[in-house]
Amino acid sequence: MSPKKTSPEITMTQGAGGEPQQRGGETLTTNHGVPIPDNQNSLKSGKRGPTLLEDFVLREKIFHFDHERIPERIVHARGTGAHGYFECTDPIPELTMAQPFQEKGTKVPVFARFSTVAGSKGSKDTPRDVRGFAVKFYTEEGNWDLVGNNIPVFFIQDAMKFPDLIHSVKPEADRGFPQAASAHDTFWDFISLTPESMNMVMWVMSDRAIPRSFRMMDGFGVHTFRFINADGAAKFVKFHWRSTLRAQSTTWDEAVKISGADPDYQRRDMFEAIQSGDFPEWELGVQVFDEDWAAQQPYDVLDATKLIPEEDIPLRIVGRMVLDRYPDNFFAETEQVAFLPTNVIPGIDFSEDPLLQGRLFSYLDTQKSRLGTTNFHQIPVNAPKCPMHNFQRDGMMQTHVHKGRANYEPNSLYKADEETGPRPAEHTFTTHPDAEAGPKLRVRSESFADHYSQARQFYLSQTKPEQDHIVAAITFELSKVDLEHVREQVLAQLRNIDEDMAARIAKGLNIALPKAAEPAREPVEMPVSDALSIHKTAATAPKGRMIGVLVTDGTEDAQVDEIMAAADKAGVTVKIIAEARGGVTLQSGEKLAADGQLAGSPSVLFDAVAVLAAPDAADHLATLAPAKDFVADAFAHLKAMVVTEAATKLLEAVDIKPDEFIFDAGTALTAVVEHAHERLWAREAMVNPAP
Ligand code: HDE
Repeated sequence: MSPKKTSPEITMTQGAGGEPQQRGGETLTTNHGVPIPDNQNSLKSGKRGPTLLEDFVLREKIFHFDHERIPERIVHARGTGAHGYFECTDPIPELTMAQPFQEKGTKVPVFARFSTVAGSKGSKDTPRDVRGFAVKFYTEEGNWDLVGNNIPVFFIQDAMKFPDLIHSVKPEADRGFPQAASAHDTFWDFISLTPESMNMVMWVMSDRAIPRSFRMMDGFGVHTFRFINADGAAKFVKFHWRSTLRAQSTTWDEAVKISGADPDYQRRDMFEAIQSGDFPEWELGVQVFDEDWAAQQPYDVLDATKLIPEEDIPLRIVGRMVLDRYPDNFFAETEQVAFLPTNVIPGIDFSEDPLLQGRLFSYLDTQKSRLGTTNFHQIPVNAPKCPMHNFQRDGMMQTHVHKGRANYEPNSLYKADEETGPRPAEHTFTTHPDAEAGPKLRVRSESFADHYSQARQFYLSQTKPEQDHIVAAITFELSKVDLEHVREQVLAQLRNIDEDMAARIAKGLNIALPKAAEPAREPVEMPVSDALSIHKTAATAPKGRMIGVLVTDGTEDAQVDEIMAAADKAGVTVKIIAEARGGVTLQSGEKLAADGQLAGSPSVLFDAVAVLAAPDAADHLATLAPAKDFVADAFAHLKAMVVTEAATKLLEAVDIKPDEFIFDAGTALTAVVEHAHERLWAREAMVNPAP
């Protein structure tokens, strides 16, 4: 029954230890494609010696084997699945715009999985239990998963109780049994305290819970869903699968004995029927009704413990499902299939059933823990068969190689003839408003439409240097933007914030100002706010700052001491910098250790600097590149600088002209401390003018 292939020529010999050695056919390789010479023996040190750590062939094989299992489903762990198709026999476009129901004869591929609920993956097929009946429709508008059971009602009314229900029916927590059975204390304890379960108890104690075969049971969507037609009109709907073989059950005694004789009874039945061409088949029926009808019933249609009698609303058969192909690989398909009640397509909508609403959260969550990655939709059995595009990227086990750089939206990369990515379609999914809760909308409130007023308030609240910095920053950023139209789009936005700012930036880029962007709502003028400016609210004392004091052999001891004392008092940290880390010999002959070597302690690390060069050391200092950078950067970064007379040589070497933030060590030594929290903004216009 397995697929037949042309048999390759395989030869078999005996290895030295009598082990079978086969050759021929395709070459056996590692997972990385390296040919494997021997699949019987590990690599050892000598014939009878220990196995070598370098045996990557053995290690890879065992490593992979060790990780072959994934967590089983917390419920519905034991099951079997099959591929097939759904065919529309009676189109209902007046009720729903769902693609499978638009035209007679439309065929949609499906994958269905049938399961027991309570038992583990390796449990028997025939316990007394509900059976899962889950169908994934691979439609042209995405996957629709109808994840139902073979019983039309459920135990509980609210998702909040599901973990309790399942805990109670699973093997008891202290003893770990009974497996796949509801006949025990905890289940009946819970049930006895949960009157809402009484309807379902009737069903699970009936023969429905011991079906003869998966092929001979009906399926139900259980919850009330909604159909939405192309005009947006909604109706409630219940889904029914009706087996063409009609429902049939075993007797209890048979079910018990089958579990010994063939624990795989129902799985085997499905496999053998499909392999022999006797394809299982179900009709899909719908019960459609409106809110008025629902309001007149003695039960709530949002209550999953209730069904709608077929006598009240007869089934309308709209299609059929045929399962005609057993999976090629049980693990890859049946074990990895991930059903999601959230998988609905345009034309199908949820109801407010609180059990269904809880399921909408649960299934996506569970797939991450079972399949280990948010990319589980890329596993072939889960992947939609229609085109699928979005801007979600990366993540564990990403197998799709996205091209280009459009991983965000909106983008205008299409204007540069680049890959631009997909866009939302206008007429796809609509959800139906709930009468009590009000409309569900995917809209942005108009009260969010002012995009510029606060941006303008911010800009106008800045000091002149702060505004210069904004202008310079945007000019810099846009100068790195290669796409001309993107630079223009930004300027068009900026004009709505401040015309002068936009003009300066355009000048800095040397491009023409484009037309201003159309504001969604006219901005309003807001008063200047000093709180928005760093400069206007700046510190008034140097506490917490750090200064760098560059010393040489012969530096006056008193100068160092005085700076240290002032810094200590002001809460300022001092770092002594010298050409060599070992430090210098001061004028008195005392050694002064350095905190940093000049070449490794540039002035960018300090808030203000002092250069206490001694006369004899000044010429040498003025030749050192790190010394020149030290003062040139401090100057360019608008910092306060205290210099000895000898050190002016160093300033001259880098063409620094004295200004009000360059202080003489002889008269204003401690200015390096006092101005450590400030910068001379007036200097900026000279050293680094903004456009
Ligand atoms: Fe499920 N259920 N369920 N369930 N269910 C799962 O999802 C859950 C409920 C059903 O063949 C899990 O992928 C919650 C009703 C079927 O792979 C999990 C609640 C109905 C299958 C989960 C319910 C079902 C599942 C475990 C209450 C009938 C197997 C693995 C709010 C309409 C699908 C997985 C398959 C599987 C949660 C109630 C049917 C944990 C929280 C009611 C047929 O997500």
